[in-house]
Amino acid sequence: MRIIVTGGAGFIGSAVCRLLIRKGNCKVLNLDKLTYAADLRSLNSISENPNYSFTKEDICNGPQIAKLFETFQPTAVIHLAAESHVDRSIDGPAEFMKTNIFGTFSLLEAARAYFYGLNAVERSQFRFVHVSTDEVFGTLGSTDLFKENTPYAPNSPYAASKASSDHLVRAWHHTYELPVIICNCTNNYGPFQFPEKLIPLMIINSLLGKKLPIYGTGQNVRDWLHVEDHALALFTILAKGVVGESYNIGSRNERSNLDVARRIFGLVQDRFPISGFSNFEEASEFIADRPGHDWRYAIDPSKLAKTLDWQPVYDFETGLMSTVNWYIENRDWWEPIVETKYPGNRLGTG
Ligand code: NAD
Ligand code: TDX
Repeated sequence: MRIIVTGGAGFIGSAVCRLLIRKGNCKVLNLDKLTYAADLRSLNSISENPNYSFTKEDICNGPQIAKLFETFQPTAVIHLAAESHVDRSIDGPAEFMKTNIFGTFSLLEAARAYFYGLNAVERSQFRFVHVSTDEVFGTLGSTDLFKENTPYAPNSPYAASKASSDHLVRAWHHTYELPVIICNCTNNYGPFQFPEKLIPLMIINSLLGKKLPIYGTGQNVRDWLHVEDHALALFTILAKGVVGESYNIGSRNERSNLDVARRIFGLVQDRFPISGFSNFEEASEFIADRPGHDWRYAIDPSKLAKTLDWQPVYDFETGLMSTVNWYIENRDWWEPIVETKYPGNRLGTG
């Protein structure tokens, strides 16, 4: 296999690159613009591997992307490049529209031109795997689950831009017969996640003795999946998924934000006394809610489990513990980010 991974220097993309190289028998071209969210250090373990290569490129740059397809001759694309943070999309949606919508369009066009140049056998093997989110389905009440046929109802600018990209991918299959598969995954956590997201933020703030900012009441629910389980699901879908279909990815791990933050504080406290705070109630602070904050996400992953035989490896407690330990043991990864790239006041006021 020869696979172009877009956004391979990001949190999930780097896990996908590491997995593909570990599996062997596969050449990977990581195509990434290197935005604030990228970190090539996440790829240190594979950067010297002869099967791995990196190119700094913007998916919006159609002519350059087309050239890369011609020179690399991929058998598949796994498309992860995106602006990914909901709060940033609320503060400034333009970049989300550009990368997530126009960038996906530009990538699809390059893939289509390249695909039309392949012979019949090569065409039958080619895949375009589009990595998307459960946020395209909107929000749930206290019951029910997102299924593959749940109607789209995106609420944030980020979710709307991802929903748009899903529709483009679907249309390029319907109209041009590009062999696409769409994946909609729940919230990911694990090593190398940028500290703006809930779980790394709560771990890092606990380690630094800073307040833990909880939006609104903290009762909003997210459905958590370890990033390595997501990478494995994408690999499974690439290998066995049915062209033109979509797959929901998740592991039935619903938690309220307050419960997640409290558990993280407890796990850090088990290892070190946390300076300034003797308990979670002192450490946490309820702050203004996110505008339009979705109440609950929860994925029904049964199609993926039943038809492609995928099962997650991590249960949430084990995954969370190993993630907390990873941030404790890899301060040299996140400290420079917190000091330079993300000193933002969302890291808390403590
Ligand atoms: P991330 O923000 O950590 O990484 C995104 C990567 O894309 C970065 O390396 C960045 O440099 C790159 N990128 C951004 N714009 C680009 C452009 N114009 N051209 C080329 N590269 C560009 O994101 P993530 O959390 O790893 O998410 C990856 C994908 O998975 C996204 O498509 C996201 O929507 C989706 N997703 C994320 C989650 C989650 O919980 N993080 C859940 C479901 C789906
Ligand atoms: O400081 C915080 N306090 C807080 O209460 C932060 C950063 C978040 N939250 C809440 C908001 C959400 O309900 O925690 C929840 C998770 O927030 P994020 O980590 O920002 O994730 P979310 O908005 O759910 O989106 C994530 O999952 C779906 C990813 O960022 C998306 O890329 C993915 O598509």
